Amino acid sequence: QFQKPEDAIKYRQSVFTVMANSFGKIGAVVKGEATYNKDEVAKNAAVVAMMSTLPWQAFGPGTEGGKAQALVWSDNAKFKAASEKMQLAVVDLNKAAQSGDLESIKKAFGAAGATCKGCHDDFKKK
Ligand code: ASC
Repeated sequence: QFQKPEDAIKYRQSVFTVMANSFGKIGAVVKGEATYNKDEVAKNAAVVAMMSTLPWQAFGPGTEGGKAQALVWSDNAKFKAASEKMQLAVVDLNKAAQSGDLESIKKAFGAAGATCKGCHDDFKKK
């Protein structure tokens, strides 16, 4: 799928960039910095949920580098578990966003953000 490790690194970083952009737009609403628009939040949450499935294929053997810690490969089971936790959390966020209940969105957003941070703490270089 990727010719060079750099291609895999660029791919996964691009996915995370798009994900963070949409997640950040929801964050602005959750923090009260932007007005709540149901369709906007629903669209961004759907983007986050869809994008969350993509980066993992670009962490294969021999693709060490970027901001990924060596632990991604040396304890891949733990990394996979953390990635699955995040994917479940953003599915919840997407459900809340499609329902249009801002209080549920706030709760699900906080839980999803914690899974982003949890994985960064262990697997991402500062
Ligand atoms: C974001 C973003 C992350 C998470 C994380 C949550 O908006 O880009 O990586 O939220 O900061 O703690």
